[in-house]
Amino acid sequence: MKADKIVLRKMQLNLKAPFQTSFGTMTVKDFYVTEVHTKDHIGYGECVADIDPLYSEETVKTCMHISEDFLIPWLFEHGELSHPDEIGKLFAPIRRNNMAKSALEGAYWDLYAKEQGIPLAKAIGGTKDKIEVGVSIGIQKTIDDMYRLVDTFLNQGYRRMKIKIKPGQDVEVMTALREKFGDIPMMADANSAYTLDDIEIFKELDKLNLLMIEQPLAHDDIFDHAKLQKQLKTPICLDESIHSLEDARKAIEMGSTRTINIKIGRVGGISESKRIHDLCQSHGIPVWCGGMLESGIGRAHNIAITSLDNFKIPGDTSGSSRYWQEDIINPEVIVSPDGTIDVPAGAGIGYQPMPELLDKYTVEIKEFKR
Ligand code: OSB
Ligand code: MG
Repeated sequence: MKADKIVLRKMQLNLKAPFQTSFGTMTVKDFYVTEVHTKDHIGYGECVADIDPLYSEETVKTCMHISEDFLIPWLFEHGELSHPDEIGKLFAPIRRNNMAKSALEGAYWDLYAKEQGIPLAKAIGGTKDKIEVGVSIGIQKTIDDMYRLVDTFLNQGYRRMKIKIKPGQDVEVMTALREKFGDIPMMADANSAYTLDDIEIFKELDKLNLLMIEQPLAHDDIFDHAKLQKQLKTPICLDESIHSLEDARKAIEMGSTRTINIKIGRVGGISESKRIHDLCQSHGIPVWCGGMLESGIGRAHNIAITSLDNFKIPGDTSGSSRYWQEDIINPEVIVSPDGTIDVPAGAGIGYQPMPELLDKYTVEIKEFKR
């Protein structure tokens, strides 16, 4: 693989409905698409950083800066790459900035699979031809709004409901949903909104037979999560706290987590995601794929990684229509009535980014030539 041009395409898509978490509300999705061009192919990636540093310290702007001033010049200086695993090694001297790194690495993975003429899922080592998916539901104004949404998504076939919680909107909401919908696969995501002082809240949640509680404590903690896990029968899942294979190893060794939400961007790319997947598998720990409200391009990468064996729990990769009036790929991501998505059989990400839709939603474009 030798790219002669890399494009960063800053884009904006309006969400169908605002998405509220314990750290903020999003109505517009700002992101950029990465394009790695050779004579014969274009590899596509997506940067999952948000416009503000609330979920992560990275933002759209920091990612573009790191890419323009460091990552892209390094890629051009390096010359020919024979496998995308080499990109992580090339970028390793740059600390963190995982979402910036991942956006480029992902485009090279797509390019690599296209050059081999195989689906990205196969290139990664995936074995499934369809994946099971769930949906992540933001904090709502009223419990009736929450009932309506859960009902809608259950009817659409989604196999697991993830409910965002925050202090003041936690035990009551989860208990009401349990009573209303019975024994459906359901979990809560706190996005780091609590501390160990909130143990009474977790003891109440622990009675609800939840699949897991995601990232209850600080975004940079693995120590207190281990203490909390010892007091709960509900598995804890780490999201924000895991940025690397090393983080995963330490969290597993300490007993801080019984499953991991793998987000490709948060851990710096597909190669590192696969290593975390393999480590968890060797410990008998199932994983699942998280989401960052991606456009179809990032979504396609998530589908590919979820085709690995040990992605055993339905993830957050919902269909395009759950987020967007119109996605930028063809076909859009479709969830079957049985709550699965077919892993595409075409080369690379297997969905075609549509040039006219890319242009329609692009707000700025930057081109870099070797
Ligand atoms: O914590 O998993 C999270 C969205 C943005 C930032 C953080 C999170 C999320 C989601 C949405 O839960 C998952 C999705 O539908 O893409
Ligand atoms: Mg989360």
